[in-house]
Amino acid sequence: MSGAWQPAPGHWLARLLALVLAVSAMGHAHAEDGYDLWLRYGPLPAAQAEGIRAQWEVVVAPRDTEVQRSAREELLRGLAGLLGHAPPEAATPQGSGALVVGTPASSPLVAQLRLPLRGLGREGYVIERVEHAGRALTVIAAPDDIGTLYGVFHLLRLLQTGQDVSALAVREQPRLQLRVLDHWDNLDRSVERGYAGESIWDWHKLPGWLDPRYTDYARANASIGLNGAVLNNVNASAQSLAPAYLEKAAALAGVLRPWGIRVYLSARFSAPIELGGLDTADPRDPRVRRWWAAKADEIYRLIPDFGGFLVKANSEGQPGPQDYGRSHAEGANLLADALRPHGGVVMWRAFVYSHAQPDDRAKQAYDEFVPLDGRFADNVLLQVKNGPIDFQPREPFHPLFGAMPKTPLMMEFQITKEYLGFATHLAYLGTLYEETLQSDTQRPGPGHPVAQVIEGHGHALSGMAGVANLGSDRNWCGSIFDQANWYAFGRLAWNPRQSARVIAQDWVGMTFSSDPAFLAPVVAMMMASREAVVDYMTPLGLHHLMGRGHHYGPAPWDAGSERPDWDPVYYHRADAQGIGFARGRSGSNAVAQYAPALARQFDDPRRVPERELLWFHHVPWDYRMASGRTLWDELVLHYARGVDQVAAMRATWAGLSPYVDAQRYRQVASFLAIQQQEAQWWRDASIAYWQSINGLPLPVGQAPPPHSLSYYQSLKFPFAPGHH
Ligand code: BDP
Repeated sequence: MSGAWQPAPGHWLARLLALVLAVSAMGHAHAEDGYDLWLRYGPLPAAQAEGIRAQWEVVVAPRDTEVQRSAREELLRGLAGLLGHAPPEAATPQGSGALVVGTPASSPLVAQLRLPLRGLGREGYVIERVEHAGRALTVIAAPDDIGTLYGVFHLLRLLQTGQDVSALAVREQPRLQLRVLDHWDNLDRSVERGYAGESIWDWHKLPGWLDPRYTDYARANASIGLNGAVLNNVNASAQSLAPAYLEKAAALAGVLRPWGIRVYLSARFSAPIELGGLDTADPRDPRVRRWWAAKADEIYRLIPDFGGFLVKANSEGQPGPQDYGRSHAEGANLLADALRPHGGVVMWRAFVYSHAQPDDRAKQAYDEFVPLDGRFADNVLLQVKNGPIDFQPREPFHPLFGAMPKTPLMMEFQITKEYLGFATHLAYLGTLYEETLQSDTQRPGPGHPVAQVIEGHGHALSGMAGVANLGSDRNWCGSIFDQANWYAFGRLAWNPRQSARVIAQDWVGMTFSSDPAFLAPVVAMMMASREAVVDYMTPLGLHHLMGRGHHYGPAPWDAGSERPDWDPVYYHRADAQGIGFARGRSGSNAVAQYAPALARQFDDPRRVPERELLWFHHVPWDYRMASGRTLWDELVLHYARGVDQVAAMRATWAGLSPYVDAQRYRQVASFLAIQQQEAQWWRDASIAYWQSINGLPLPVGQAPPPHSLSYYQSLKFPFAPGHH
């Protein structure tokens, strides 16, 4: 197009063109596709923008290193959007006030100001208002460049959410060291449990083509404080460690590094066989040890700041040290030894269970790992899922938290909604994360929440991992509201003590609008949304009732698969008398894995929280609940409550169209309609099945399922997404 004729400015055609463009832009005044996430930097109200421009007549920011350049670019980009145009840059403050960014090393001015940077750690920062040489300065200062980047994002967040920035006194540092997204992405670009399109990593075109999207990915992560990315699926292909793929990973590392993000890889335990041509992967075999050491050397030659390995071993068919009669600790230490000279870590997953083991699946990880406490090398973290089964809509916290004081335990949350309705159901997971993090392990005594355990007091390492919900869909996450789950995960990984509600408020303000008439109902809807999913899918402690394999939709009747511990009937144990998994002392005794006081509480059906009743107890259908109703009636009412809540969310959203651009409004509205249908389906199918077992009538006023049980059982979904 460069050679095409263009009318000169002022030409009648140019004016007409401008008019046409302006009119067509009005039609889609704020049409948005969600690509910009919470980093939209839309214009602030004019008066506010004016006030801020008067405060910061110039911006003083260094640009010598790549991280400094990221911080500066983001700041200018954000201010340009928010204020209409960014203040000019200057080498030193001018006028009455300035915005100053830097570290004592990068900025003589910051060095001179002697701000209290001590004790902030490498990634912390302060934002302060100081008077200097007759000027009012707002200073973002940090011990290290990366802290200034986090500080810039913090300041931009305050501006985006309409907060007063005239008298700031912010002091922040992350409470966890490793804040990581785990991508379950395969080399063919499929994403295990991914509902947002293909993998964002275009492996085939790497390293030659660096999609600009990688930079936006890094910006988004840095904006919420994430500092690591495991690029490939835990069900790993050994090929990820082959030279060609390491080169591709190195190219990605080069894009992510200026944003403070390190690259990690999932390592397949049997890689010495598949790639190295050895006949064993036994951790005690010297050839195996040499192979891993050489592999680590090779990786660090290409990626000097490589983070380390994530490993799923002896779980769901993956190879591992137990194939050679060795323990998980020996397996983890093998890799840890190879990475240690380079400063890398191993994130060894505790998600192990075996169908050959007849004992309650919920108990297996604890039984396996507690005896290994103290046997892991000092650069190993044990990565533990939030609950003892598998990312269900609700689980009690995993009993390993607090039970391995000599080992750093890292939290693993799922951000992708494999078990909470895929991309279309609106379910804000901030409340799920918060519930787990704030659960009191009561180890060694009351007042020791899970958040404190993962903060790793007394350990050199700490961390949180989230299974990413990202793909190449234009809106990244498959839905606008799923962006909130990525956002909330990052904020909680930075500080696991934060409130899910405050995080939701920030997200809504940045993603849509801070207008209270919009923000209040949307936050209320988000805060209630996860409980709605629990209600219509798995109320009162039920779990693992979804369709086999793809995990889409209800299938509580499912039985007889190759692994009983993948069958819903294994988990609900419903019969004519009652329902629930007996995990009390007279049952599997899983309760004994919790601190004694908690074990006693969970063991008592009268004291266990009702929301977890059927997780821990098999109780009769006519069991009396706190409400005075029978369990059966209560269960049916929970289903109804879940469906009603979705209807209420739809109604709320319908009233909010004036505040949202048409494109995002419509997608959310359509997805809520899908969610309502599917919530109803979960309710109807579940009730039809339970009634086939208990023969009980529905409480007065509850409509019978519109179809027969066999209809629901006949539904098949061979092409449901995320299942490979
Ligand atoms: C399960 C998923 C499966 C994962 C597994 C894991 O269904 O795809 O491989 O978790 O975490 O929830 O390893």
